[in-house]
Amino acid sequence: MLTDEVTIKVSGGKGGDGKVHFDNTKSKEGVDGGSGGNGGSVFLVGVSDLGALGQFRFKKEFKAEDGKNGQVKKKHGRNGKDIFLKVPIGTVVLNKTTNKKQEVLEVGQKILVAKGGVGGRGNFEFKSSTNTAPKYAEKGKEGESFEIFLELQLIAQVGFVGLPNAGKSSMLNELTEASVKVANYRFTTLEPNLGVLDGLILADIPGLIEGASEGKGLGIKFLKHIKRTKVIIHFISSESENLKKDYQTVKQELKRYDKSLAEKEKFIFLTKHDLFDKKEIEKKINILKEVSKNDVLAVSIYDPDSIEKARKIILKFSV
Ligand SMILES: Nc1nc2c(ncn2[C@@H]2O[C@H](COP(=O)(O)OP(=O)(O)OP(=O)(O)O)[C@@H](O)[C@H]2O)c(=O)[nH]1
Ligand SMILES: [Mg+2]
Repeated sequence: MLTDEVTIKVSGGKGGDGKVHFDNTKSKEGVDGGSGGNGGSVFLVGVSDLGALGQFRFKKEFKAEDGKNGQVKKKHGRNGKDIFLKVPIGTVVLNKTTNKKQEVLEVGQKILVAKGGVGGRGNFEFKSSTNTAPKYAEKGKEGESFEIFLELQLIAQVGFVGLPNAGKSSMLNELTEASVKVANYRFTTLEPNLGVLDGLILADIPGLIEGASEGKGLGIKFLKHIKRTKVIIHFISSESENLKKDYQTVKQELKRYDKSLAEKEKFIFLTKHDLFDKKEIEKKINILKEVSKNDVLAVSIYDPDSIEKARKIILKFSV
């Protein structure tokens, strides 16, 4: 299963303590206690591996290294090492304490999620003309510590939605290099699939059914993966016995999840047109046009012309 939601705890390292020290071999002015190093910080870094959140299924706490304490002879303690946690691009990061939200959108992008504590100053740093032999130093500060919620929202420009068995994955396979499992039963697709068409990322989402927003079937949690898309293509099988109802069912579930998703629907693909003659397909197209303002294209994986048309439509609406 694709891990797309997880809460983890991240903590920066503690700063090292400053040192109080006098070099007794010299005069009273031999103050030489060094400062502590800074604690390491925790960063997230974007990677292309969509499964990267899987690493957090069992290990959920991450703490960067503490800074080392200051030493004699004015020596600074070493800074603690930073930690870089890999997360897939598209990850939304919510800090549960501050409620601040950040997004990792590019490979290599780094986001600071817990800053290490500052090291304490050693007594050498406090030496002045009025206080030539300070007997104190600062303690290092604790690092920040937060629970953060990581949610993957895939980065795709186009989303395929529809009832189960409508032919979404089959079309993804035709249009892109993807080779996704296709079968003649419902809920073949259990997790979103991605494919690339002329640089555009297409996301094939598991089938929706009536009541998905209440958890029926596979639910609607997958819809978060098409929140970022510009275009949604609605797939309806020409085998449907009630085209209008099937159309409205899916549209309703999209609306229940997020009104703006339903508005992203730009085209309807009436699939498997090879199973009916031209006249019947025309009729079905007209029925769909009665319920939707969007245009309808009849497609079949056995009709290369229709696949080329589908490609052009997707490109036209996405750029
Ligand atoms: N005759 C015909 N069958 C098709 C066509 N496209 C898909 N199918 C068949 O329809 C069935 C379902 O196809 P999928 O692509 O798995 O459907 P899906 O919408 O991804 O289904 P879920 O993953 O369950 O949501 C498979 O048996 C496909 O072979 C088509 O153009 N013509
Ligand atoms: Mg599928």
